Amino acid sequence: MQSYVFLLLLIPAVTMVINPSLQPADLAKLYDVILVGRVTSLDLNANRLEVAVEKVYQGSFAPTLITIDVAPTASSGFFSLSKGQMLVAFQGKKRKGYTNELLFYTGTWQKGAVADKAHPGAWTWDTVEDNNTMYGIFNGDPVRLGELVAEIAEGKDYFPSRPYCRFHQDQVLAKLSGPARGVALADLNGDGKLDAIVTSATGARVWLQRENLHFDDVTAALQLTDTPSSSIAVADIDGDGHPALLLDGVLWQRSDQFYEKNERVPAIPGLITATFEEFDGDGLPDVLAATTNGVRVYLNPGKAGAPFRDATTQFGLDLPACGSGQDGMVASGDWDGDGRTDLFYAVGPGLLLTRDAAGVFQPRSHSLDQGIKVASDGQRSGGAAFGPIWRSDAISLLIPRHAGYSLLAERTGTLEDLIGFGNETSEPSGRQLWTMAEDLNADGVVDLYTASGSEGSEDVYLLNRTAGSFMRPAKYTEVFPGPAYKTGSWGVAAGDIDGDGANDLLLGGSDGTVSIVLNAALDDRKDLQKGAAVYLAKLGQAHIITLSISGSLGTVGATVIVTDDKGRVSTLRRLGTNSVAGSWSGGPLNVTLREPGNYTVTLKRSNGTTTTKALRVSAELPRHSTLTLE
Ligand SMILES: [Ca+2]
Ligand SMILES: [Ca+2]
Ligand SMILES: [Ca+2]
Ligand SMILES: [Ca+2]
Repeated sequence: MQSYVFLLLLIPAVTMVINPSLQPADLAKLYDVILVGRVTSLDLNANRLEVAVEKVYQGSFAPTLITIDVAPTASSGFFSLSKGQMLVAFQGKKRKGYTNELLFYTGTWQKGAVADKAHPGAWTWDTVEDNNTMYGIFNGDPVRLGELVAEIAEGKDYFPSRPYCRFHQDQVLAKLSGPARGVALADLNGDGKLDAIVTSATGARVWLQRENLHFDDVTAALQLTDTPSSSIAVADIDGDGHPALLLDGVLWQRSDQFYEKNERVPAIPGLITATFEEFDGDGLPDVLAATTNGVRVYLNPGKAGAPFRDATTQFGLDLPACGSGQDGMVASGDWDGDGRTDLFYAVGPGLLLTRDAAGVFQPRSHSLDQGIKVASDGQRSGGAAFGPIWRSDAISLLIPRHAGYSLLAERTGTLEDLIGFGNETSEPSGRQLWTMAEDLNADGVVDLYTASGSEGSEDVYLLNRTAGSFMRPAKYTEVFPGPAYKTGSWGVAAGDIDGDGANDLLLGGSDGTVSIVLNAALDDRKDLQKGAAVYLAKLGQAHIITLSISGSLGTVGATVIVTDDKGRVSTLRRLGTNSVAGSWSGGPLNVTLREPGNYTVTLKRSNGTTTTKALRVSAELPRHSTLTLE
């Protein structure tokens, strides 16, 4: 823990630029040996440290213990190390006259040499390379670099240095007279095409998607004109095949050809937003509400027409330790993978609420202060995202603030903030209302989209490069040719609107513009030339699987896991997330698999039933296909 704190201090607060011509995969080509080790002892008097070799990934390297003599020019680096520190080393430069050179990474790049070829485990450490050129290779967590070099050795690495992402021009659905609030993408009429909803103080608007991306405003036909609201969720709550709408905690159900309001969900005092989430394990969506006086839960009775039951006390959410009496947004997800919904309540230092044996919420103790504050005009922040953000095989938590982010993950039983390793996540941004975690360039890695919630303060799109490293693509290329991204959104929903396999966006602008922004990422990986960059070529070979899930029972709060033939998790996703600030992304899940092979797809519904299906990804499989899970 100590060493991590030190490392964060060492990473300079300057704008660094990713160096596309010198990346970890390039280093692997420049050096004979790649190995990973850990510091076992430091002798400050003798200026010497010892490193136990854990794994040799490339080349031959016989010693199991390395001794490193530290030159005075490297002493600043030496003092920053501690026992247990991971070291990723590239040894033996493949260049005549330089074969004794070596390079290693401990959170900072270090240069050294092998003094005597007869003793390959006796190193000297000559300089500390704390300059931007070296940070442009990698400036994240050494443990994650260790995993990346393992993938490089296996030929399964994917760590793009260029932003393989792009969106089309905005398609404007409407210009509202006031700011848009939560938006939703969901199939309302069961034709397989995603429809669009926006909420606002002047009422919701609903569009059905017809042919050729034409959207029909059906608000009046569905009798939804008088619906001032700021949050929306869409789900089939009783298995009748008709999705119900939850507008600011009020249930609207389908009655013949239109929607009718009912009072099944009790009036929620001090409501900020309400959404559907699963709490009691019956697979019937319940209601989760953020209020100015704490978090509230209402359970679906599972009987048509019967009222939802206030279960706030039953789940321990009426206690001050769980945030009762406070004002903030609430995010939901399965933090610990036990199949039960956990919460993050964005108040003060941040409350991570997980379930005890009896299913009651308990605050996770931590000493990290997220510093969640409202802006001077009262705008909230801290709308967090649960998702495979730090790693693709485990859930972490991204928390936006009006300036900057935190990235919480569990490592060796401790809750840590790993944002200092995230590279371009540390660059400045203005307002930050909430963040969505979704794959927004169809490369199989979940990215981040932060809604500013404030007109004139642009949204932030961060591309996840894997290995805990993030890129801000707008620095390198024009990602969004239209104005919606720059104007700033309140509502954001993701889903594959045009059905090409890449997730598109519905943006509810703080200036009232409602825009569809189609993804153009797939256009850039068609008909690639032979000499295309390695990772772009991998994307050209990737396969997108759209998962179609039969029936609605247990889908809100369901988890999808895709494992390879070695049992390694390549995809971990949960349905019904990204609803923290009143938006809803209700389309089918798109999974991108970059490597061929035999996979197993597992669907764990929120009522406890599990479906598995084998999936063979090979050249014969179309680039985009659908897999139905019963
Ligand atoms: Ca539809
Ligand atoms: Ca339920
Ligand atoms: Ca991605
Ligand atoms: Ca699309």
